[in-house]
Amino acid sequence: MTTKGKVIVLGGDGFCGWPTSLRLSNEGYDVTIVDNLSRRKIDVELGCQSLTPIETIENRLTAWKAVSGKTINFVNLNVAEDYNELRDLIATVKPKAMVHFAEQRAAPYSMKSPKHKRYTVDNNINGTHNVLCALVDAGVDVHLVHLGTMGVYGYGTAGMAIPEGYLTVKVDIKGNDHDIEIPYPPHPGSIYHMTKTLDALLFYYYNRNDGVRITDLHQGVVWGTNTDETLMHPALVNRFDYEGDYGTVLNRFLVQAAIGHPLTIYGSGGQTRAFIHIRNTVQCVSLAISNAPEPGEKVKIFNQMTETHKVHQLADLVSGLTGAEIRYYVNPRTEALENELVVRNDNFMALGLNPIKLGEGLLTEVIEVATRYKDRCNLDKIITDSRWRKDIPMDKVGSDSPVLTRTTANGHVKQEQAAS
Ligand code: NAD
Ligand code: USQ
Repeated sequence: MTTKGKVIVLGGDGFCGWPTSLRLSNEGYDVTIVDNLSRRKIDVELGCQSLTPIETIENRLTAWKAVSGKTINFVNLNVAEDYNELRDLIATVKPKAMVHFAEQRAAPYSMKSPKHKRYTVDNNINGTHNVLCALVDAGVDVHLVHLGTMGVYGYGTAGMAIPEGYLTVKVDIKGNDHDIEIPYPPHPGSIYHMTKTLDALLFYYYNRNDGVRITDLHQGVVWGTNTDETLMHPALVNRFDYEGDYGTVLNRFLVQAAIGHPLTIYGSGGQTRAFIHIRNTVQCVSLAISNAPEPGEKVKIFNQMTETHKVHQLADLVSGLTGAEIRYYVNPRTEALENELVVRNDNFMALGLNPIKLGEGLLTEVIEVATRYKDRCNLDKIITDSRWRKDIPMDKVGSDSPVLTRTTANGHVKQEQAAS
């Protein structure tokens, strides 16, 4: 059988990893998924499950073989703990690329308690370091493609478009201006986002010291659920998170509209974020694999997003489509009340990315999926019980008008209702 080469997908049972594994397999890569199924265990901890009824990993892979004729291998190991097994797997498989999705990725989950903060740091930092150390230890030249986040930049633009990872700054050396290129200053807004900024330092070091070839994809908030491959059989359905920790904002609003829950805007809704549809996520990872850095090249950093929106614009859009009520909740996060965000994504555009923009068609598709499975929705889990600081009040009720946040002199956060 001719293949495009071997690829290991770490975290290949997750929301982004599963459809990416299917896409890569469909394109002719020989795929091995590595996952410790921790996300499924977190579902049990949170007392909530994917809105879509996901099959066991074994049933998923059997269904894929039946519809595509292709085999995806699966190895259950903990990337953050099972170092020897990971190194031996790399040495045996000798993949051309390894895609790293295997991290705890929810900001609210990472802020729930000291236990959750420590788990997120232990899991993500040990995991990423084990991956890098094992690649060098195994002595195999593998292109590492990591899923990072737009949140490493901190959503503040200082009036300019956010570049792709590196910033050229002028420094005064003995009275003369010199241009130097530096990694863009990190500005994480949660423990989860902080782990991604630390990952970036690990990449910088292993790239310079050991020549590991790395592409770091700074991805925006992912929305949508289906891809061409997940639609090929019901047992291939992707997971769909809607609850207060793992559900991301646009998918949450679409589910809330489908089940008749008010749309949950935090604060004023003036937060601007970058977005990407899951179909573009899988396309971007494939493009990144086919465009590996040359030996000796610095870490490639691509901004993986297609558009930016304010949270209240998304709520207005979903409400306009469905008639859903909009409510404002005390923001459980410490984040700017309002921000502008302009982001460059020239690298992926140059490689042929076809941006899927927010259009009625795909929004309606997600609402249809949510409506089909709405009986599986646990209403008690819509409002998060996670807060960035203990002094932020818990708000399970919301109100009709935006909640404004200000930080007091002692650094504490005060949230106030806007005059209506
Ligand atoms: P997910 O939680 O659905 O999937 C992550 C997968 O990794 C899960 O299957 C989990 O079991 C596995 N995993 C976690 N720790 C592991 C470990 N130590 N060993 C082995 N497997 C482990 O998350 P996702 O939404 O698919 O996100 C994947 C990656 O993409 C994350 O790194 C995340 O930071 C990044 N990302 C996601 C989004 C988004 O909106 N979903 C946006 C930007 C970036
Ligand atoms: N928000 C609401 N109401 C909600 C949920 C969220 O107003 O019901 C707001 C949040 O306050 C925030 C924005 O929407 O301002 C985005 O929140 P989110 O939960 O959709 O996204 P975030 O926590 O940033 O995390 C998600 C993924 C993470 C990824 C990140 C990309 O879970 O893995 O790294 O998006 S980014 O946002 O670009 O950093």
